[in-house]
Amino acid sequence: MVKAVAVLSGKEGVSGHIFFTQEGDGPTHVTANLFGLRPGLHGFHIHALGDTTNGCMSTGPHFNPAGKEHGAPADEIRHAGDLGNVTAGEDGKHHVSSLFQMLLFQIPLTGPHSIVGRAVVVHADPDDLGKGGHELSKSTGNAGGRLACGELCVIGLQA
Ligand SMILES: [Cu+2]
Ligand SMILES: [Zn+2]
Repeated sequence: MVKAVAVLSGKEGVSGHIFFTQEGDGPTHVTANLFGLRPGLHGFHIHALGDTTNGCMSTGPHFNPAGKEHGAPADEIRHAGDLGNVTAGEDGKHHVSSLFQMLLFQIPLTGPHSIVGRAVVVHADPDDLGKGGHELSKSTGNAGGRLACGELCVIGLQA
């Protein structure tokens, strides 16, 4: 079992912890705890680079080792890093948090296409999953600004 975490920080008080676990060659399990998001959908991706020296702008494009077009997590044609959207709800006085889980292939934590060392990014706007008809739909899902990001780091290795 390999475990990894990305600690997200960024603009407008958005923050979060995204946990990833993978057993052997199985799918990667993703759990997101995000805080400070506006209610609604927010694009959520693995970007190619873990470089946050210029905030989220230096994390590069979506992780896409297969050279495909942008899509939805369940699509055949997608970037490996396309995790779709997180949904933020309203929690009392605060616009807090989305809690979200998924199981995904193509984002392993070991091997040549490992996502460790890359960045997790949450966006200002919904990801249209490649279907919005916007000029950016097939590259970014037209998900708007990069609100928060963090590099994915291994936190536990067990045989
Ligand atoms: Cu993104
Ligand atoms: Zn993409």
